[in-house]
Amino acid sequence: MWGMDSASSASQAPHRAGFACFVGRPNAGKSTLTNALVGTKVAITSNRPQTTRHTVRGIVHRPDAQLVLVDTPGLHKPRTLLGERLNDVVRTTWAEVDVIGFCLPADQKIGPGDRFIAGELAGIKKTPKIAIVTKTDLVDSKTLAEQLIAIQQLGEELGIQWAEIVPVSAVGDKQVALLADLIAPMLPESPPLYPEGDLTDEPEQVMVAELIREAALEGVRDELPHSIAVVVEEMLPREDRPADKPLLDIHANVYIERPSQKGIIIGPKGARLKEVGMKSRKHIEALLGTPVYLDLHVKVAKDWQRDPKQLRKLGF
Ligand SMILES: Nc1nc2c(ncn2[C@@H]2O[C@H](COP(=O)(O)OP(=O)(O)OP(=O)(O)O)[C@@H](O)[C@H]2O)c(=O)[nH]1
Ligand SMILES: [Mg+2]
Repeated sequence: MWGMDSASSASQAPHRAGFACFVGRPNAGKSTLTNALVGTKVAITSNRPQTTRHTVRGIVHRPDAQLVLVDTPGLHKPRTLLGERLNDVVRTTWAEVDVIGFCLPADQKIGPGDRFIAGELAGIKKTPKIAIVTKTDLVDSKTLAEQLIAIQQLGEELGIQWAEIVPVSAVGDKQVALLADLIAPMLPESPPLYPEGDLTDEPEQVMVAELIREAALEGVRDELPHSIAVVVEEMLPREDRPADKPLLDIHANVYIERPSQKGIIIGPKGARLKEVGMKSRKHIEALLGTPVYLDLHVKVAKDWQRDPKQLRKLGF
């Protein structure tokens, strides 16, 4: 079958492959869960809501199935054109997947944001939906039990038949493998969709830009996280290097929305930007497996979250 294993016989369960997307409000733990399932960081995460800005596909390879996990931006009430674009992306994804995983954090009561998403999901009849309770390491068993009941009730109220309700902890590695076991049989029979070993279909430049943005998000306060965008302008192997000592030159721009934000991101005497560079360089080197020289520049793209032209330039 599909040239994978000549020893596999017709009596074995057929191979399955397909798409599952994680939805939920910002900060619910979707990207962390995606990374835990893939076993590698394919999506950046932060304690800031609205970290993910585009769908990221993470690929889980198993002998019986290939799960393509589609991590989506948190769905929220949009305040900017960027917010609207992100919500559109999420809705388009729902229509294209075989399974929907609705992520609800264990440590927060179901709120209007969750209800809104559940209401939308109720309208998608034919796709199986798994309710995933995330961050179970943060609560005691009583709180978890109450959350499971609340989710059951939410389903009944809105006429959603949950295919499963699964508590997981991506950070504590609890029941993450079980979640994959539950999703796999819901996928259609199919040969693998991606080559063995591919963990994501993100282009390298995008992964690199995201790692820089992740480092830049750390420790900035309030509105600034939403204002940051990163674009990798160039990635080129340094010329005249000995074959055993390669160096990759990466030039990237960190965009902010207003000149007044420049000082915050650069920090006193450039200290913050330097730290962002050092932190992200480590991750980038691990990702690409080569030493990197990272050249970061801070630029102002005025009010880019609201400006269609700027959004296009920044890849939205
Ligand atoms: N304790 C604990 N924290 C978690 C767990 N999963 C995620 N988190 C934390 O929750 C925060 C948000 O996680 P993300 O994975 O970025 O959340 P997200 O749903 O992708 O958020 P958006 O991309 O903004 O929609 C981060 O600080 C994570 O470290 C978990 O299982 N346990
Ligand atoms: Mg995310």
